[in-house]
Amino acid sequence: MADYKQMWTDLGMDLEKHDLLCEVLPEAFGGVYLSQQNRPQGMGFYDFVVSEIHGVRPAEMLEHQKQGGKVFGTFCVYVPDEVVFAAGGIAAGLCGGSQFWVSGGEKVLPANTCPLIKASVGARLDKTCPFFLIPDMYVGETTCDGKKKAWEILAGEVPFHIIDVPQMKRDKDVAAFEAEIMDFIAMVEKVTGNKITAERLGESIKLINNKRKGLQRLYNARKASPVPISGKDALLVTQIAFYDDPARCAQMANQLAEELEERVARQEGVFPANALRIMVSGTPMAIPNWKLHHIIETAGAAVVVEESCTGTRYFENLVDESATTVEGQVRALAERYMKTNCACFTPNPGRVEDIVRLADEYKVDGIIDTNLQFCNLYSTESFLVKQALADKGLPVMHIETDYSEQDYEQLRTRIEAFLEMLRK
Ligand code: BJ8
Repeated sequence: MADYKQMWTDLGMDLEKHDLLCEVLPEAFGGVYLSQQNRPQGMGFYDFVVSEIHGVRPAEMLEHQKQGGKVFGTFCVYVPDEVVFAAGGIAAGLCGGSQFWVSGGEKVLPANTCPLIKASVGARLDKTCPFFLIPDMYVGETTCDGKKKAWEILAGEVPFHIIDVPQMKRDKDVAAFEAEIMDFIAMVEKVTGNKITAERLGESIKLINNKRKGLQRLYNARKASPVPISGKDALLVTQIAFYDDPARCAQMANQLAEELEERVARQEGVFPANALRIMVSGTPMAIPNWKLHHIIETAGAAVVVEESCTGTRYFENLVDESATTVEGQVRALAERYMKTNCACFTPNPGRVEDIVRLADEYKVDGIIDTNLQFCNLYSTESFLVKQALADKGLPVMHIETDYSEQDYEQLRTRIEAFLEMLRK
């Protein structure tokens, strides 16, 4: 890795603590990723990004700021990146996925808070992640109670804008979200000093749609049997998509998808054609959370699709590109974003419908519905997911876990038993 020490010092990072993370990450990545056989060559780019994870992209963001640009840190797929890029800004997903940051979050949050929130708060307060220190502004949302209160703590650290995500999906809720996007535009214009015109917003909608299309194409290849890419590798691509430059993300995803399509044509896979095909549904897995995928895939089954925000919820729906006025474009944005089926909505039948549809499209043998510990929304919804899938005759197991390794062996035993049941 290049030497980023000066950059990290200038950011005010706790270098001593950060060194501890730098020591463990390569080993963890090597064990989970580099041990896989026959990985697509296109994964080389993503391996490089991980090897320089706290260096190469943060350096680009800092360069952008040097040129007068602004950086916005986000925590949810409900934040419309299009607005930020239309104003010449950079949006970067910040959700923390490592146990390393959890203790920092627990200094100010109740221990019984979801690890994603604890890690996100800890990464900022402990000053051990450059991505959390670079943004000029954080953009939060009102999807769950834990996040709502955490924003108030983080607002003591960094300027904060909160988008009010509706809890229902009636027409008046879509209209309310449209108004939120309008407010967001006004705020982003103020922070960046740049006007968001219909032309710029139109270009930005295309930019983000192209990224979504690249990821869609990649996921499409996963429908093949034998599956041409592991679930772990596909998950890594999506995780990196949250903070990479969107045009580069589209380019690299398309390049990888092309390689996968060639593999599909040759019937070349990373698992035997008769390997079990698993869908993982539920809460997002922020980088470097690879725990569940690793357990499933080292038990011989392939994860072929993720119904999650680090999966299909991130890119499935496109924004209609036909509007020519900012008002029309904002309407199109609101309609697209409100199609995302997060468990924060009530009722939320669309998510169960998505799982059933994806199970068919990706020809899955079973579903592992998972939620991060203390995520009340997804753990409660798991009852409805189980009920609906039982009606369809689709085998499902529910797992609640966190970022620690404590339950690793217990999870392995439970997952192996589930896979064994599917094989019978
Ligand atoms: S649209 S899934 S990214 S909110 S896991 S922090 S909900 S307690 S992450 Fe999410 Fe947006 Fe929904 Fe997607 Fe709270 Fe649950 Fe933790 Fe969560």
